[in-house]
Amino acid sequence: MRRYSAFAVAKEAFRDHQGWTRAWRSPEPKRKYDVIIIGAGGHGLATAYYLGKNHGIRNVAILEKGWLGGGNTGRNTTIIRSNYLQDPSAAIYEKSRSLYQDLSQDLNYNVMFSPRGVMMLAQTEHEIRGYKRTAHANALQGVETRFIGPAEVKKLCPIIEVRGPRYPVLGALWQPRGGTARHDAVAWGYARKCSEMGMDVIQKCEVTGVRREGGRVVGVSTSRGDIDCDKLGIVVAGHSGHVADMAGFRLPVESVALQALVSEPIKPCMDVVVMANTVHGYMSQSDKGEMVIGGGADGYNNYTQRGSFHHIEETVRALIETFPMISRLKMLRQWGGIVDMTGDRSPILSKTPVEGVFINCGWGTGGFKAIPGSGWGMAELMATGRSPLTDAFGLDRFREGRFVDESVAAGVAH
Ligand code: FAD
Ligand code: PYC
Repeated sequence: MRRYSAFAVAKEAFRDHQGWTRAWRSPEPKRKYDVIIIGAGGHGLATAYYLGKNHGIRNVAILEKGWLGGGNTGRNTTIIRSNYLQDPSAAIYEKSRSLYQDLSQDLNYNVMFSPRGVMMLAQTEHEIRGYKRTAHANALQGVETRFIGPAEVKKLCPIIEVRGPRYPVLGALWQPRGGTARHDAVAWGYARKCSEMGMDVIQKCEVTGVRREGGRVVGVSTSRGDIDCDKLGIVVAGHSGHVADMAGFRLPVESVALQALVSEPIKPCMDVVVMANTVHGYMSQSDKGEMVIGGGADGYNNYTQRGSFHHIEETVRALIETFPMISRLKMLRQWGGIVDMTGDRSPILSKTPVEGVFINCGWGTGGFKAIPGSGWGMAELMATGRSPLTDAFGLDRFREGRFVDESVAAGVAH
């Protein structure tokens, strides 16, 4: 039997992806679709896929102003976990995690899901209390997590300095079934399946207006002409406020840049994902050997999709405290994505004031993990008018004060 190293598998998968994306040609838009989805990121594509697969709705176009997965879906640090506090969040994130488990088989496309385990370090007494509370809530929700002590942290990840100079590691919230997946492959896998079902995934097609008649949607204006539709899904992450404005309503979201960087590749040195939220940095090792590192969000609203020097300094400083062995690593690349933040740090999956228009946004710093579950729920909402997965995440919660507070679980400082 031929044996593959992790590197060989990654290289092969990458070649496969490259071959497929090179062969990709966007079709010409038709004049009319049953459903148009704006945004070919993971959430838009997954919504379209489950509309076709679960509800038989296949006269669908996904319109993308740039390229497939070129937004946050292709820019994130790929952490997948479902250790949230509130029941509606645990339901959608755990649904998502469980769909990720079989996603490669379902899409017939290797998304490289790697359930290697995720730990969120507790470095203050306050965090210990918060994570123990989450572990108890997760037990009631059927999500497998537990609070572990520093000795177990060290055993699971020997390169951590648990005695830390400023904040010793006091324990961690451990989710053994959390992990990572290859971000581009998630977008490409969903896109290929949508295309196989007869849907049109159209790149370089920017939506510039939402056309309405008598309070309901009739179509969109785009850089490639007007296209009609019966229903419209707005799934554009950091650009949600802008596109909602085209449809004539306002959203309670703010857009900010969130940054990440990767190091040069090194030999395998950690086989779990670690988030250190007090000093603020998170790290995992990719199959190619690069250390994948993420930092915080910018402290001011902006649309600058790029990195900045002060973030490298802050993030690397935090991580060197936690993992002293990375101090001499060279950093290879840095980038940013524009994330859409809500006040309660929970997403919006909702009908809108315009009949036929639905919105999926507000995933902020944590929506990669939610792509399959969000697509499943959003498709059900668009097809049938209701989904138990999305009930708690309507726009009306902001008017009625029914927040789904996930500021601790969001994990990333904002
Ligand atoms: P996107 O992937 O951004 O897709 C939206 C698409 O809409 C874009 O391709 C855009 O070009 C398109 N669009 C916008 N306007 C228009 C228009 N007018 N017409 C047509 N198309 C339009 N989440 C996690 O769960 N784990 C992580 O570890 C994690 N790390 C992150 C690290 C960074 C640095 C960043 C930036 C994000 C991270 N996230 C993480 C968050 C996650 O990436 C996002 O929540 C998720 O990818 C959002 O997916 P999406 O499909 O909604 O948006
Ligand atoms: O949601 O787990 C997360 C995450 C990690 C880094 C950015 N977001």
